[in-house]
Amino acid sequence: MNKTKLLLLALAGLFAASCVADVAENQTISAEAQAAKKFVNTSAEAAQGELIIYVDEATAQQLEAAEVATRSGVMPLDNLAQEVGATNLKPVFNLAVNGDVKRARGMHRWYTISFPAETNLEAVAQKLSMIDVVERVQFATKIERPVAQAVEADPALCGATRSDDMPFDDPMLYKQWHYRNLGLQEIHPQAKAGADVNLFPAWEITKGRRDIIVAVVDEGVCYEHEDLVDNMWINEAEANGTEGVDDDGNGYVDDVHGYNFAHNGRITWTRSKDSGHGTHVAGTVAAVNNNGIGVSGVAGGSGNGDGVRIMSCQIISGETDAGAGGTASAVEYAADMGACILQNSWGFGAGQVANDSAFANGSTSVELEAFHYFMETQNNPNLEGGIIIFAAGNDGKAVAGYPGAYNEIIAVTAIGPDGLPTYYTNYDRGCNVAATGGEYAPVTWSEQSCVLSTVPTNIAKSGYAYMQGTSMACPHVSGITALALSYAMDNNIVLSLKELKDIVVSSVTNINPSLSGFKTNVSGGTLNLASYNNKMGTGLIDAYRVLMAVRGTKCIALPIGEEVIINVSSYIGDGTNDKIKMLESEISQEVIDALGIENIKWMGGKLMLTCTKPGSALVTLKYVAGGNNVGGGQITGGMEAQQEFAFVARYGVTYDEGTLEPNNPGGWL
Ligand SMILES: [Ca+2]
Ligand SMILES: [Ca+2]
Ligand SMILES: [Ca+2]
Repeated sequence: MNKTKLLLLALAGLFAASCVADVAENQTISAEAQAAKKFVNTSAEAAQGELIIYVDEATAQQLEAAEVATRSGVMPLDNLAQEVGATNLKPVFNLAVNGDVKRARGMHRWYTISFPAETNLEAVAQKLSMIDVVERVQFATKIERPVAQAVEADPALCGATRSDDMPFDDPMLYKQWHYRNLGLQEIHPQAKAGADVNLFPAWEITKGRRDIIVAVVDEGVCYEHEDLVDNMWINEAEANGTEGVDDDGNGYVDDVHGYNFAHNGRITWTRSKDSGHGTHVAGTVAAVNNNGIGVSGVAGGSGNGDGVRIMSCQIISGETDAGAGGTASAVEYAADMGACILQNSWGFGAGQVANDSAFANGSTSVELEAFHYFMETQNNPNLEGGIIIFAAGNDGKAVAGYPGAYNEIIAVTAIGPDGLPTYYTNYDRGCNVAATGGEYAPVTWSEQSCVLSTVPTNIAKSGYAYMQGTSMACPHVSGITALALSYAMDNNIVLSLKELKDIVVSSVTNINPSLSGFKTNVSGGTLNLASYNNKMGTGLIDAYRVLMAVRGTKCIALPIGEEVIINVSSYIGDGTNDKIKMLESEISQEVIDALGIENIKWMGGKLMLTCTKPGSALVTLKYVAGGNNVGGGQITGGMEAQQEFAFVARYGVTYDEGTLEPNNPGGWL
């Protein structure tokens, strides 16, 4: 930029001197401007010694044919490679798998050029941008390392007698308040019943399926963990193959449970600085349920080998990360090897990328190329594409970090057991939906209010630990998305990617809050709650509602212990329809028992009842559509009709007959 300005000044001085010089200067400016347009991003937070380039078609073919890419025969590239001492010029994407599709998309045109770290990065980038056949230049922005401090769960919990009404026999499930929050003070002094992802009623409907693969893009997943091993994805050809040999010919040697894109290929969790983060995230998605061991996972199955499977796409290993190219390869690998859900608890710092156009800058970045490839690859017969879910980030800022903030990707914010925004969560712009991420309790600093999941035993001896973060909220959404897809498969429902995204971000507990006042921040400050009003995404994800949305059944939220009048006509058409009259429908004893329903009364288009305990149930309500009430309960000219509804009775729901929405002055539930 400065250089361009200087050139313009020089031009002004020389203007009268020579028309020839004028033309030459203009050409220089034009070339510089052209070159500047090639930059996908800026050098902020860029890794040294590495740049990503996108070359033209002819050059891509020449590079592919060359025996040594840094001596490809493309002279300007070869010369530059020699000048900067390039050690490597290699394609980012793996053309050994699905090569034709990738070539048609232009994915073969991305290359990573590596050179000594002490070489001036900006200068190399400038020179690359001046080469005609180079169409884009991307700095390899460093990803923000997850800050994850594991606090070991009390080992006594491992042998604990399970609590009364648990759906599975995993001994620690009753401490996983993030699945079902009873508002216990031992968890958090301000714990709020119902501030959870409402998983228990969802588990009555579906618990996962073996044929759904969730790729965990993160630190390595400890695939030997006692509570994960049965739900790990296995590349059979490699598992039954020869060590050191790429048995399935996919370009990766010994990728039995995934691949380490950051360091030497083999998945690991024991290098210095490894934190257990990837294993914790994986456990929330799919720790094995009902195996009498440890914790439960959101889509971990029923204990009969029916949990979703975890693929480990490792992009952080000890102090090393995979860089932009390696991360793109990890996402590509997930698509190529069968994953349909991409779980990402990583990203760039909030505000580091300003907005969507800065992220894409009018031309695709290498990560975005990989994301699009993932989204457009169909690996599951019931989902037309692949869905990508990201943590919103832990900077406490009013913007999600990229890539999560990007409009095609779901970004997850985090609430605590008090049902309030956590002190660390990003919020507002780019944030789509909230989930339970946990938070140390103020004053006591109790870890029990964080998320409990699996970690490698080198991180915590017992293999189970608490962590907090949007990183921990995110896998709840990935797991629930897996449940949604399980249910769709069970019912032969095929969803488009857009339909599934719509379901995930709109099946929430209505938390449009009017929050006010302050919350004590665990790190000693205060959180001004008003800043978070309507800014945590659409609301707190509700697993049961997600499944009902897949089914196409409307949910009616009900409070507990309070007589309510349900205006059924408001659920038909645009909600202003008063041309129905309720008929006395049969509400089964099973439903009545499940919700403890009392005092059922039928009144015109309305139904009055009281629920006395939390639960959910399907109810078919009958009514007369149209026609006239001629008195004495007689209708003429109407048609008998019926519709299925889901009653969802929860603690914390209060009911506003006017809007028929859960209405809680405290917000959040
Ligand atoms: Ca292989
Ligand atoms: Ca092998
Ligand atoms: Ca378990």
